[in-house]
Amino acid sequence: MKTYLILSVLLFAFISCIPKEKGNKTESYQLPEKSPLEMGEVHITTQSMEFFVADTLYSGWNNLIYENKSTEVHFVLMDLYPLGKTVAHTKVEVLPPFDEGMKLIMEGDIESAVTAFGRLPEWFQQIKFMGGTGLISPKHTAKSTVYLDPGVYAMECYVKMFNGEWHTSHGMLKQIIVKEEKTDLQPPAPTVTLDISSIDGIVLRDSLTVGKQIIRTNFVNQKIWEHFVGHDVNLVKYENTASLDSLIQWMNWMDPRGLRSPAPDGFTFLGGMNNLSAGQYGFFEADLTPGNYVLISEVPDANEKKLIHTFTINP
Ligand SMILES: [Cu+2]
Repeated sequence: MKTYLILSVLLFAFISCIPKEKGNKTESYQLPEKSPLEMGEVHITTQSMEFFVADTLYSGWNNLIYENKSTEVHFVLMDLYPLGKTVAHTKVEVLPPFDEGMKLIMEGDIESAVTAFGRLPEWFQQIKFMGGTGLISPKHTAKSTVYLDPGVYAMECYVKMFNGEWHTSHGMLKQIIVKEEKTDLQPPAPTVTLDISSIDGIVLRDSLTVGKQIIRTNFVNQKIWEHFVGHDVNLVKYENTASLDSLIQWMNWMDPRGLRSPAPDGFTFLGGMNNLSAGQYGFFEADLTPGNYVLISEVPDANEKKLIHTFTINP
């Protein structure tokens, strides 16, 4: 009887092992590991004047993690093209009027520059800006979370080089396909919310404190300003000696020295949220240390548009 009992226990243990082992095997076939892109993790790097990034992304929420290893300030802007248009069309129809217009601005011939910009194709106004990072200083990393609809995009940076020529014309214009299939990423829980609009400017709804912050940016409305694009928001840390006027002037690409390397002294660009359409929102991260900060849009005369907000982080 004792032997029978022991045998029964052993047999039961043996049988109960079988389905368990089988179950584990089945599980490993059913749940293949997801790639970082499927999880919405998009790594972007710039060494000098280019974007190293996957050329196909998933739609839905995506974390853009942009590492600037170069010696100049850059940003990432995601342009969703109207149906049938690609980066090839931009190179032929959009870059030449911008190149010519900028050259004329630097020569002081504003009237001819306006004529050159007038040659921009009608479809240029149909590009939908889907966000991206704000300006980011050399040797820094920006992280922004954006929602991407499927379609053909250009990833671009239109900061200007030392000679005043656009980064877009020197490699920072890359076609990206965003497919129908969505990422698994859910939007993050923000620690702070800010609203941005053409009427009230940049309005911080909560106060910022030292440490890691996730800032939700609500685009209450959007407007094409005199520089042909809408407003965005950039987080910038500045030294006591820095002149905010020089920053405001630099944030206007229509100024011959605006948005052109070198960036003004005493400012460190820490990312932000690039252009989004009215009603859209995104997120960006910042690790705040004590000091002076400014949130500012890359628009002409940001101060006159209330698109500037200064604050201090105390120890
Ligand atoms: Cu750039």
